[in-house]
Amino acid sequence: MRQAGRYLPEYRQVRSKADGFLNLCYTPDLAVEVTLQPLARFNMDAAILFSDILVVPDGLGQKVRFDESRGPILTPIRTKKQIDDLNLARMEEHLAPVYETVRRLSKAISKKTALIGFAGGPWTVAVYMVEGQGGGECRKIKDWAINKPARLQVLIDLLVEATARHLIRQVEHGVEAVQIFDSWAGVLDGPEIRRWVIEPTVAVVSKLRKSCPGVPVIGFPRAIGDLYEAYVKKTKVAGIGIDSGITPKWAAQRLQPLCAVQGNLDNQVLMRGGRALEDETRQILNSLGDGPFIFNLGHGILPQTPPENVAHLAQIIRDWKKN
Ligand code: 1CP
Repeated sequence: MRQAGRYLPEYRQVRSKADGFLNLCYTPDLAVEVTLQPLARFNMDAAILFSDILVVPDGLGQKVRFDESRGPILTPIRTKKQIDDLNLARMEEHLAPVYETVRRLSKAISKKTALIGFAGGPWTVAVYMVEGQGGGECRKIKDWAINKPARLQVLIDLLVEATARHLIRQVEHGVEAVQIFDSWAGVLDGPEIRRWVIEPTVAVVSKLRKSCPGVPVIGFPRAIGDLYEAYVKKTKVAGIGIDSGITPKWAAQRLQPLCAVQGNLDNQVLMRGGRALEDETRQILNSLGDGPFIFNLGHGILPQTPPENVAHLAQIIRDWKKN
């Protein structure tokens, strides 16, 4: 959840040396350095590759840029021809520096620290590709889902293949687990979640398992509510990331018997710190800490978060004993 990022002064310093965010992702020296920053500062148990879900469309040949204030902006895909022009072979070549970053990281970090790779879920990456930016109401892609499902299916099928290849390459270069971020899953309703989020994820996971059996997959279909359970059952992920809208008790009862749970501290609570941070953290640990569990936020860390609050959080977790 962006454990390396703008809330860290040492990140901002490296970022100012790189010519733009994507260049930071594509410069192994710098990407390795920022991946390691939160480990050095907080002694995290896992490193997450510093990259972004939008390197996939960038690699496929779509124009992607990161605007300082507005976030990612893409030249939106509108036509079948634009989909046909996307190029999987180009992607693997273009993303070679990302795989080099993974290779160096797997050498640099100690054996007891896990290295996690990731990609966006096909649906969420398609949202950025069709809308040209993140989230909102997702009107254009929802219009495709209803009125041009065959066209959306072509794009999703391509992204299933791209996502699987990108994850397989990361595993080949040294990541030990992978996470699939489906941050915009929650804009769809039930049947659409099954078709456009769960089914493509099942396909990605099965391709990955064929090439890399035994590598744990963590799913994060944000804000799908009760459908988390169907997602876990169908995709058979080893871990499920839950957002802050899910109660830890429900996750302990319904999800933890099926797989490891990862989550779900509210990023606002972490930003504010103090007593609420202690209380909410202990409540999560008391509900989920007895089963297979990875402590995490429910969504990305906010840039205004004081790093001392993160240090405090790590301390609360390490000191936790169920009473
Ligand atoms: O200017 C900056 O320095 C950019 C801030 C930033 C960072 C630190 C962006 C732009 N991406 C990242 C890194 C990142 N993104 C990681 C690295 C590893 C880590 O966690 O430390 C990861 C895993 C991501 C994943 C990502 N990127 C997601 C999925 C998770 C989520 O937050 O929902 C999404 C949706 C993106 C797109 C994206 N990239 C950057 C931003 C600000 C966004 C979200 C914008 C939006 O809401 O549309």
